[in-house]
Amino acid sequence: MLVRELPEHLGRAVTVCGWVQTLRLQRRMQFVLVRDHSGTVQLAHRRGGQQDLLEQELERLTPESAVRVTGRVVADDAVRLGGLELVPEAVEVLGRAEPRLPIDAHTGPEQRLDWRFLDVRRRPQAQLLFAVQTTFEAGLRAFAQAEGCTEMHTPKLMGSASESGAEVFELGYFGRSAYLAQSPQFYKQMAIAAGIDRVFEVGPVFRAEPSYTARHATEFTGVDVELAWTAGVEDVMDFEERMLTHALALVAERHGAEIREHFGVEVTVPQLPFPRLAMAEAQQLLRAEGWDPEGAKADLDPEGERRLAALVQQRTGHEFVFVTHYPAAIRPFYHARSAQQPGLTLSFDLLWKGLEITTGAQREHRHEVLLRQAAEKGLSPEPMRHYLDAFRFGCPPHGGFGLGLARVLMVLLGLESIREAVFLFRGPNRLTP
Ligand code: AMO
Repeated sequence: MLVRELPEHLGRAVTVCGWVQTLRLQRRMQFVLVRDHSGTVQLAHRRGGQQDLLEQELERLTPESAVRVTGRVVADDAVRLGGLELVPEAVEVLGRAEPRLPIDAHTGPEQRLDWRFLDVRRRPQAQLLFAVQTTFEAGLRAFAQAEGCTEMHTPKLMGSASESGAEVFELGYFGRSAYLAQSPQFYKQMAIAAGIDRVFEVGPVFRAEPSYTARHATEFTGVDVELAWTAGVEDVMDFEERMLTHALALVAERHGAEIREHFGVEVTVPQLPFPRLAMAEAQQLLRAEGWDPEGAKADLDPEGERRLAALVQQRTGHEFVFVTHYPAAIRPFYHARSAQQPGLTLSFDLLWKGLEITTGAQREHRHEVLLRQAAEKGLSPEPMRHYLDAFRFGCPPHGGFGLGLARVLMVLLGLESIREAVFLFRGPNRLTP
């Protein structure tokens, strides 16, 4: 039985499994707090003297030992934890914890990551995060399925790099090289060429970026969507904003109160449509506010993204903004270009409270144009031959996006670092545990 179910069993004998949180072994009484993922309950045992085997068992407990307790649920107004406690009849140690724990409330972040299983087990916030992630993903998946998407699982081992080639992990593969997928990009487009009209994938993404920021990981979970027969990038943005709104509404409904309690954050379901702003307009807006650092001409740096999001929020009250029409020079070769302004792509980034959570675009689906755009970027067609072949035999127009799951959780729960938003973080300096 879960601790949170105990109030329904007042006066009855129950069995609870959990971990020893604290021990208060007094002269007459022994108090033990036992925690499971749903809450904490106090065991209260009156010492019975030398023949009392239960007293001896309780005396030998260590914090964080895994125990199974059978006892009677009694009401006690003096107890802070819901006004009830358990009078134990039997306590069984199923997994004894060593007496000295490697972390406590004062342990720094890196050492907490070394002992992540203890860190997650002991903090209700961390437990809640994974419940929220599960609900959010379920919301995305339910929306995608209702919209006719097929869920795909594309290879993560590739014979050539999947995006730019610069940030790729290379590994030995039976006497030659293989690469870890930097994105399902090529394969989700290939699925479109395969006649699977709308595809959805949640899977690992690998980036060999030597980035030590609070928002970069070398391995993360990507949520990817690709839609066939799109009339333009607007269709892709419409899909994404509806998908996010659906998933956030589910999170608000299931976890809104707990998120407020544990993270101090209010989950608001965003209004549709999200504001859209072309990159050139975004930069004008920022310049008008007196922000124009050298080097941020074509792109927005993280500070620019934060400022822009703050301005948009001031003006529209919206936490999200699609920044569109990025210059072709800073976008991948497979982004479609604007017919009116060929220097601009039909692409977007989605910012949430100033953090980039998505990149998306209408794709270039015409083989000869794609070849030309690749050549402009200095990319040789040979390593991408299998990808490019998908555009030679009747590929429909299409577009899609990639969403970083951990980035969404960071913003949703107000976390300072991506390290807190994943179970086991991977970065340039961290490959363990
Ligand atoms: P992009 O490279 O922008 O686009 O990645 C998509 C989204 O993934 C997240 N993200 C990251 N999260 C954690 N650590 C990282 N190092 C990291 N890098 C990116 C961000 C980002 O917006 N193929 C395109 C998507 C597409 O056009 O469909 C792509 O991968 O939230």
